[in-house]
Amino acid sequence: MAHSLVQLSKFLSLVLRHDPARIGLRLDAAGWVDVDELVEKANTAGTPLSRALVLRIVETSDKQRFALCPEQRRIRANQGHSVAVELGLSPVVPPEGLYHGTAVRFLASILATGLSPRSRQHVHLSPDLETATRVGRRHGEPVVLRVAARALHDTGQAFFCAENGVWLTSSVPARYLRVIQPGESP
Ligand code: HQG
Repeated sequence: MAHSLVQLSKFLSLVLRHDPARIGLRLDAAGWVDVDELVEKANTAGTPLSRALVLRIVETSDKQRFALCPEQRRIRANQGHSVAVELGLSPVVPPEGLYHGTAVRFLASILATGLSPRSRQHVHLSPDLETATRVGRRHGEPVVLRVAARALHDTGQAFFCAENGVWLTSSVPARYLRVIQPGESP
């Protein structure tokens, strides 16, 4: 069966973020793997990948999910890992407000206990409402929370911005969250 670029991109997300061992791969401490080794092990495991396809997936990824090192020898996921990696991002001061898109069915729990990273290494935040709404829709009927990011940062909590513009932090207590009402301007 031919694999579409989207299917192959999902496969790359799976092995580079969550389960490299599935194809016998090991990420280095910062999440990088050798592209040729990735290609070889993917093929051995039955996923028809080539270096050219990897480069196309990196270039066409709508969310810039992956990064290549300058010599294009190594690849890693920009964010979204559940396996422990140290991305080496420097802490940055966030804007006043960031956004988190989620599903309505998670809202009661989030407002009671705050945002936690669940299976990932970080809570993921978006710079704008539109992006957050799209992220939320992946889980069901979307709802967007405004995160008082600067105020939380000013308590000493680190924020990071991945290469693709996704903001990352360890968790968000409920008192820094506010539900954005439909039609409300941020
Ligand atoms: C929710 C996508 C109940 C949280 C996106 C989210 C993103 C809680 C879900 C990236 C909770 C976790 C990550 C609590 C958090 N009670 N539910 N206390 N705290 N949650 O997929 O942020 O397309 O792990 O609201 O663009 O949705 O994969 O995180 O709904 O950047 O490249 O638990 O994944 O990128 O879901 O998405 P996820 P996310 P890709």
